[in-house]
Amino acid sequence: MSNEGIVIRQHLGHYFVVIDGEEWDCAISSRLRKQLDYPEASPGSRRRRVQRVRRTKLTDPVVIGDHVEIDRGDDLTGMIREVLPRRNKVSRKASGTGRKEQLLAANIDRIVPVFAVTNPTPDWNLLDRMLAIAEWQDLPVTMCINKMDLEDQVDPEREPIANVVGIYERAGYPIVCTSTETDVGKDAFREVLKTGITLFVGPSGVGKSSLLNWLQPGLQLRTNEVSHVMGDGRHTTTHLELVSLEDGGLVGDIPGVKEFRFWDIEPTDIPNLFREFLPYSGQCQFSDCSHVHEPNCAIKQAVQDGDISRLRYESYIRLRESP
Ligand SMILES: Nc1nc2c(ncn2[C@@H]2O[C@H](COP(=O)(O)OP(=O)(O)O)[C@@H](O)[C@H]2O)c(=O)[nH]1
Ligand SMILES: [Mg+2]
Ligand SMILES: [Zn+2]
Repeated sequence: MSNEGIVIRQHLGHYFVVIDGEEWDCAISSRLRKQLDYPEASPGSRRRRVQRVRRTKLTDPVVIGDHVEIDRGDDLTGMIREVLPRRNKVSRKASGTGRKEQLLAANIDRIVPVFAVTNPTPDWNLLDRMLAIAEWQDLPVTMCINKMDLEDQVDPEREPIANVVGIYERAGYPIVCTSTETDVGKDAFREVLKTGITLFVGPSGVGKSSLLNWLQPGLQLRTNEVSHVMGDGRHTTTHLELVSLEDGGLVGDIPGVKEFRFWDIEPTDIPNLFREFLPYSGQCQFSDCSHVHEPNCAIKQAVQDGDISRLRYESYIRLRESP
């Protein structure tokens, strides 16, 4: 009898672990809870060994996608005693003051950033953050642009969607354009999601829950869910879950990600997280070129020549300024 399973749902301190097709309602052992607060040396600190530089915190020691070992109790209840090593993790700096890592998911097979053509107005800088985090973890990405039926309602001041799609395709990202209203993109999207674990990330209102209901009739996820606001003004995600699709894939529907501050990515790492910058690596005059203000910069030249999109370059500058 195995005691090892995957966390597929998380709700108000309960973790649901699937073992041999059965769901176990688990709590977390107090030892794991204590690990919420752990010392970490600041990266690059020379005094790493002799000094505990600062204490950092995890908001949660266990996330969806985690492989865990449980102690079994009665009636499909249990206690998570161990989290097995993670193949990858998606995390961000938790909002609010203090230094805390918020894990969103672990051991996933791909990330699907979801944005809407409009309503809400897309924030392409937020998308670039998500793409950078995916590159950082070496995670395959497919972008989803939803609400294609609203294409003629895009503010004429903004970049037309067709241009945006071209920019990201040239940078090397596959994209599916969908509409739950007109059914465009359904087969292509199913194909993307049919194996492994996918994590949807995107602001609330873009249609993540609707997309899942559309792909998997009978699911009946709630749409138009407003995230809870805690007393101190922070938004919290109270319910995270992996949903299984009949074609075989599992999809994590994470409510409203409207902020994605880097957790463990340093500014000097960022150029390597923009795919289309890589061919120019080593071609700037200064080997430590930040591609912001230096002369004879190959990246800036490529932007001038139209080989790197201005939208992506400006996004890069913003990520350098506030990672
Ligand atoms: N016009 C249009 N509206 C959509 C589409 N997909 C979802 N919506 C609407 O967008 C709103 C937010 O959807 P929801 O799935 O709750 O978004 P989530 O917060 O990302 O999970 C709902 O009113 C949906 O009916 C679409 O393809 N086209
Ligand atoms: Mg939703
Ligand atoms: Zn440069």
